[in-house]
Amino acid sequence: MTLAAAADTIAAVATAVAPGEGSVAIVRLSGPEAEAIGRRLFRPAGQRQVWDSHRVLYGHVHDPASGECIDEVLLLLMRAPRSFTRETVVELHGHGGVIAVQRLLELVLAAGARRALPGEFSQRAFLNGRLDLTRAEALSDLVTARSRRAAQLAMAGLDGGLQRRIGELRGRLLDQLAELEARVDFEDDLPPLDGTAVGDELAAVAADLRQLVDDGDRSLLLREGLRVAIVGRPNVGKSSLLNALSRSDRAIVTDLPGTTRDLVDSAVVIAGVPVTLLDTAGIRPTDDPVERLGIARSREALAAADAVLLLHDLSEGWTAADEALRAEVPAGVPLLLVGNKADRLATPPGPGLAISAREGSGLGALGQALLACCGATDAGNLALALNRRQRDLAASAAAALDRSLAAAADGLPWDFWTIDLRDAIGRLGEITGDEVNEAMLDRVFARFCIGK
Ligand SMILES: Nc1nc2c(ncn2[C@@H]2O[C@H](COP(=O)(O)OP(=O)(O)OP(=O)(O)O)[C@@H](O)[C@H]2O)c(=O)[nH]1
Ligand SMILES: [Mg+2]
Repeated sequence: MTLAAAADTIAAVATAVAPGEGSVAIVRLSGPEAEAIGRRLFRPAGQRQVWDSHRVLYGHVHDPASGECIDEVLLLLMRAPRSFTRETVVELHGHGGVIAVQRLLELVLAAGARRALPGEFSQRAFLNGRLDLTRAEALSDLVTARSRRAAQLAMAGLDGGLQRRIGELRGRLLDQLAELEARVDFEDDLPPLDGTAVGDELAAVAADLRQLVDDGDRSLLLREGLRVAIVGRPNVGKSSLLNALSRSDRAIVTDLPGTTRDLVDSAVVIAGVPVTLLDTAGIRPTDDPVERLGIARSREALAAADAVLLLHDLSEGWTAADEALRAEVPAGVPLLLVGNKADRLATPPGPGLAISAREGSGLGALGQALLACCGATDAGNLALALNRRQRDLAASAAAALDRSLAAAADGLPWDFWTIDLRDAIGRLGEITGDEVNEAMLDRVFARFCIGK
């Protein structure tokens, strides 16, 4: 099936619209009307400027209704097909600031453009053959990368490595499918097929896919990060630890047990892995209704986190209450036991690592231990990384190959092998974009940010 990009003109703010101020903001238009809309709104300063493609014009944007001057801008015209979307693209580089750029966008919309959906520019680039699917996704991953390593991995995807790797595996499966289908149709005219060789090849591709899936799992940590709940009895130093790891005064610290009442989060990067730390209210029996609500949230955080850091106080040792908290951590959730206040160590030390949040000692080892208990330490060595969608597709392709091999082991005829083999090829085609449909593309690009 060939899919085509819609033929209308879309517009969005292409620069970050975080609260605050930027010095430049860009409104981007793409589509057949882009240049006409630009001409309607933009007046070049001076007579000598011409509307050439890939030239920057300097001038002002006016509201055609009121004549009011809205912004001083640079206009960049890129006529089709030499643009990101292969459509005519106009960029208006205005002065930053959320209000100014929103006015610019509103004028562009009033002049005939439609507000772009998330990822719609990239979707058009893909549909017009400018980008393959893995590269388009890598672009989105680059934009949303939360750590330097995640950005590096996204750049590797942009380089086309993933497209080639998956394309190569898919090609090998297509070769086998061709062999099998030929036998289904012309068994008598062809030399007999070596079923073992076909099986070996399918198994080899399945093994490669599993490796990619494993790497993908580790890279998901780099992309999406870990949510780590710091839990423990009151006053053991949870908030002090959050502050020490985030080098901030984000959480209130006092010597009164029961200081923290609500969840406090802080984003940090540990050895290249983005980590969201959650400081929680100290868990203890209490009649205070506010504290009880806080403790209920601590328990929710404990149950939902990717990993739990259970902190205890080395000046008091490992107590029965600490043991009771350990029992609350759901099975299968990585758990790291850490003793704080090593500067006031009482004998004997409790289980786990010893740190001092106050003095900042042991924090490097803590970071490493945290990543290790989540299986994230060697994520730094990955060269290629599947995102969640690609990972799931690769996993189901590998499972389909297993089914195909099972059909072979059962001695079923060739056409039974091909059903699952075709399924595996289809899944890999969804990764590379060779086999796509509109609904699936809409889902993929909807994850992108607006303006991308
Ligand atoms: N000696 C010593 N004191 C510490 C250390 N870390 C924290 N403290 C002190 O322990 C007390 C409690 O610290 P918090 O960080 O508020 O403890 P918390 O676990 O968040 O307590 P709640 O919010 O009440 O659950 C404060 O007086 C801190 O200064 C440490 O490493 N050494
Ligand atoms: Mg606290």
